[in-house]
Amino acid sequence: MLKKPIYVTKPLLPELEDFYPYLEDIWSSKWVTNHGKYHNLLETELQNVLKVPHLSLFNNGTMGLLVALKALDLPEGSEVITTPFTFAATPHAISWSGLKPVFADIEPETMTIDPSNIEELITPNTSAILAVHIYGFPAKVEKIQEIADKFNLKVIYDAAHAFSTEIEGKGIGTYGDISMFSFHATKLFNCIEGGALTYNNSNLVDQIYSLRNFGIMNEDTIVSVGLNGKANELQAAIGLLNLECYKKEQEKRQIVKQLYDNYLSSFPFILIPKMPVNVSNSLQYYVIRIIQDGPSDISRDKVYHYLKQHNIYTRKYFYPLCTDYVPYRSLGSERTLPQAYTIAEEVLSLPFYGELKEEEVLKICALIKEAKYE
Ligand code: T4K
Repeated sequence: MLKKPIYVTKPLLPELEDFYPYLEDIWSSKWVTNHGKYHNLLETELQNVLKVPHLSLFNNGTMGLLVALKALDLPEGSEVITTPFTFAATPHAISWSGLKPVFADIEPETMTIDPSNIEELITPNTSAILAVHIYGFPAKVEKIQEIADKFNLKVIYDAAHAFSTEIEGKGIGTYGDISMFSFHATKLFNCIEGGALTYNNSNLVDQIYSLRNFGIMNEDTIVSVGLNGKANELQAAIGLLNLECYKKEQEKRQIVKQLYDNYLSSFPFILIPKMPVNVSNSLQYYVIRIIQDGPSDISRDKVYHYLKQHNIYTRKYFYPLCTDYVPYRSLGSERTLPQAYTIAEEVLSLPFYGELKEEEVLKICALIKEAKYE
């Protein structure tokens, strides 16, 4: 049993002393929120880092998703095809927007939405596809765009896990109509809480700006049913500082990943999902699948509990599936979503952050092996 618990992640935080000058400046300026100078600077910097033509900062990713769905003007009550293998925020944003989530199955290799199942689920009432780049694995963007063009659908990407991911050098946030990034504390790049929308269409700039700020166009004019999605100056300052640190964090995580890969790849009951070669890995999570083929005494839950007994807190991201959440229970089953149900039983997110020491990785791997033969 370890003395200190090991959690699935540790937030990347800048040096405290580097934060003080920002605090002093924000305090003396008395401009603390509502599109302040650090907010605007972070938007510009992020636009360059993510290689996107337009970017709007948000106070969290969920608010971003809500605004994305509103900005695309989808017909009230229409259907949005999405994946059940995601965090609650994805289908919740669809439901909060007065739209209906329709769940498609996922592909086994990337665990992202299966384009062939999307096509089967399209009805005259379908208005959009909301795909997720789960764990930073890009959804099948080309195929999804082909389907969207054929059926005249909008495409939104939940890129909450895909900060700085690129496909052959192209920013992941340039695909589809709008992409959403999350900058929550548990994310590789974070503003403690935060998020962003990225998009190519310049006509969306003013609309997203006003939807993020109560629909205000100017002091006398409100043009839409907006909400409050603004990030404040403290969040933006943390973001600016973390932009200077995230690459170093990625380098450290690459070493941790290599260690895990080396130890775990020899375990026959473990499958390590592989990022496609043309994709730069964001290194948001380290996920394994614990495979039960035949009469094995090992299971994901057994490993999860065994590690927990030793003060190591892994997470079953993303189990249960969204179709097992109370609001969505009638919208999918093992019969309609066989891959998603299988994979959700197998996945385990292991502790993954730059500060994780080699001996800790070794200990975790040894315990996983012990769980099998215990
Ligand atoms: N779409 C997808 C696909 C997402 O995964 C998410 C968020 C969203 C949309 C929505 O984006 P945001 O609106 O959140 O920007 C966490 C995060 O809260 C959530 O942002 C994230 N996905 C989700 C996958 O994970 P929990 O409930 O697992 O977090 P929690 O509090 O259990 O934290 C996990 C571990 O992290 C803790 O065991 C220890 C460590 N931790 C956490 C916090 C908050 C710390 O060490 N310090 C901390 O301050 O949801």
